Amino acid sequence: MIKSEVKTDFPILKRMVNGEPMVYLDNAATSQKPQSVIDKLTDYYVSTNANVHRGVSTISVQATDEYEAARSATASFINAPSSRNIVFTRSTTESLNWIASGYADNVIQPGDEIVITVAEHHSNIVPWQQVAKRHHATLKYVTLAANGQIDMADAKQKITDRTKIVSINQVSNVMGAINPVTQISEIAHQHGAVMVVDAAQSAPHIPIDVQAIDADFLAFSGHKMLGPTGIGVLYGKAERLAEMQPVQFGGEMIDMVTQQTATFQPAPLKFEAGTPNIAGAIGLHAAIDYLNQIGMAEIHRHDQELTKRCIDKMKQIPGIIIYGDDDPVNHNGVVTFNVAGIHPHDVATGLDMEGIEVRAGHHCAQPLMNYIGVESTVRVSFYFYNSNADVDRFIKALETVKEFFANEFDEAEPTI
Ligand code: C6P
Repeated sequence: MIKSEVKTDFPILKRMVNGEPMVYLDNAATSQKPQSVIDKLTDYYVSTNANVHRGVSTISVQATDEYEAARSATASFINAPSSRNIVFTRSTTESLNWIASGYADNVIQPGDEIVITVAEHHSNIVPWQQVAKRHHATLKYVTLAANGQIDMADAKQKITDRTKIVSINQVSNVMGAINPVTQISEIAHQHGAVMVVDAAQSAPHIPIDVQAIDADFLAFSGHKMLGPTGIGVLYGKAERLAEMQPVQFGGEMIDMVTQQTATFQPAPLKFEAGTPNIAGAIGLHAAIDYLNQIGMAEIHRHDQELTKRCIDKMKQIPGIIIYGDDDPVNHNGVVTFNVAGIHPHDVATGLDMEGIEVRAGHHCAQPLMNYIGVESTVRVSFYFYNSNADVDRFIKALETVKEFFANEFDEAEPTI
């Protein structure tokens, strides 16, 4: 059971918005940071700041030890076999681009197929579009079942012996559904394809075991799981990272350089050219420590409980359209909706007037918006520091917004 006092660990959650105590429900965009992560970043700059993997000075060795300890903690967090499976990147986006440019560009041939779903974030679409374009390959999209999860019958049909890469989110940033990535990974491997998991929305919320999934690659961002911005993770199986080629070159990643040639370090260092985000990795380590203290299973349970409370209450309000089905089990901490007759940006602005911070728009998932037949939606997304009281404040504010627009535009035509 997560105690409501956990909120006091997050200084920003004390702030006011438009004269109201803020309720932060945009956690899928980025999470807030606990004092322990903020302190760790300050502490690093106050006491250990030095470059890594370069010096024999005490301070440089300490910084290197802390940076590498962050890599080990990240490996344990997703049950990777070794810290050598972990490449630090800038974000999920950069991790996926690494797979596209460093791996896929070397294996995709004309006529090959890459399979994704209609519910991917642009970061898991556009890099594959570019690979497909460069190599005359085909990008195929798996459709969704009514509950917002991947349609497995369609997945089985689309993944064939021509498929070289399957790249799928474990939790959609719009639908919130938890996708059966282990099952999909098995299908991908039966056809000799490589399995890529976009874990941007799952790593912060559910326990992840890359070995159980049998993922070839898995990507996530530190900033959605209490860590700083600018630090991301690319997990790769040892053999996949050995096959992947560096696409950035410079210091740190080399073994030996002559005037005309260079040899490279083994993974992961061959993918970390230049001075890395040392403070970001150390901050991510503090974030992982905090999450482990609470427990990922407990975080998952709490998110589910809040989501159920929220959907149950939303269903009582006429005119609310929830995308995906309305079973809370299929919305892991994320509920995407519209209010009939009110533009999503007006709903979000109205909620903001009440101190409730949500996201409205296409959520960087335009193919999905097109698939569900809307231009944009409103999205609430919870994290473990949200409480039942936060859900109730959101519901009350939603009713206020609805009432305001009903009075304001009594006879208005629906805008969506
Ligand atoms: N989604 C959202 O509000 P970056 O920006 O690189 O940290 O993460 C990209 C990304 C990739 N995949 C999924 C499933 C995501 O949700 C995101 C980020 C945020 O939904 C920002 S657009």
